[in-house]
Amino acid sequence: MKKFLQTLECDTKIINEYLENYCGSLPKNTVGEAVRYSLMSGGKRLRPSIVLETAKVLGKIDDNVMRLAAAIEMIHTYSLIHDDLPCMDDDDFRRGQPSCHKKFGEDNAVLAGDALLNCAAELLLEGKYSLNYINAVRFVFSCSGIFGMIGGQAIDVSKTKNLDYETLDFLTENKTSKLIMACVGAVCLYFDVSAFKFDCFISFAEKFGKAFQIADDMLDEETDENLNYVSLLGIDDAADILKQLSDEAKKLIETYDSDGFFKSLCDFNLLRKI
Ligand code: GRG
Repeated sequence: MKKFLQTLECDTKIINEYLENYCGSLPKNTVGEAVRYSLMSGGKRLRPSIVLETAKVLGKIDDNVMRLAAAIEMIHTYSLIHDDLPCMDDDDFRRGQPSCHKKFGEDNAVLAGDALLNCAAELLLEGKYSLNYINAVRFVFSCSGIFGMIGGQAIDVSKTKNLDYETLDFLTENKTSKLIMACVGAVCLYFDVSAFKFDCFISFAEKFGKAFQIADDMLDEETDENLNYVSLLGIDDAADILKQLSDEAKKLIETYDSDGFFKSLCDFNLLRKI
């Protein structure tokens, strides 16, 4: 775990420098400030770290890989800003600080989220083109779009009263796992790995994504009024499924996990308090 935490810290430093540098080019107006506030407010940076560590296993970190890592973090940040809005989850706080709309107003928060999605597209389109890179970029947007993260959120906002287990799984696969699939899948496509390897990484991300969501539901147990794994299954069964999914995820990736990063990522998720 110590090695994992060191790797995460090192990746966080790299990604923070990159994003900080990017933020320097933003306009000095309220929307620019809102983008910077949300992007640099102390996220765990797990998704960009997964991009970097997948690249280390399958190839190397280059400028295009950095763009993929930063763009996915921008998409993640926009989704959190929009999710916190009163018309969605209506959260006043994010990462222990006022959420974007509480600090800058709803109008600026909507625009900051929109801007971040646009920034992600621009950043990716300014990369060095190859067919593999285009496939990777396309995969990022399909995972975060209407057949991915947005599609999952669409079920979430419908607030179906009798959400069954299958629907919750479908919602989670889209809302949470797909962006994690983007992290590994885009790098697989960029380095043009075999279909078998691609499937191993994607299946890992699917299981880990669900485990990540269950851990999140367990952390939010007392504050979350939405239907989720804990409210549907009870805390003990949710914890059992979390453990089972983590074991399955580790098994799926072990052949490619030479440094133990992905195994430790699953263990980190089991123990995390944030
Ligand atoms: C608004 C299109 C749109 C989508 C919103 C991301 C999301 C979908 C909703 C946020 C709420 C939620 C429970 C999302 C599931 C994914 C998740 C657990 C996000 C939090 O990710 P962390 O813990 O966040 O990696 P940090 O703060 O570390 O960046």
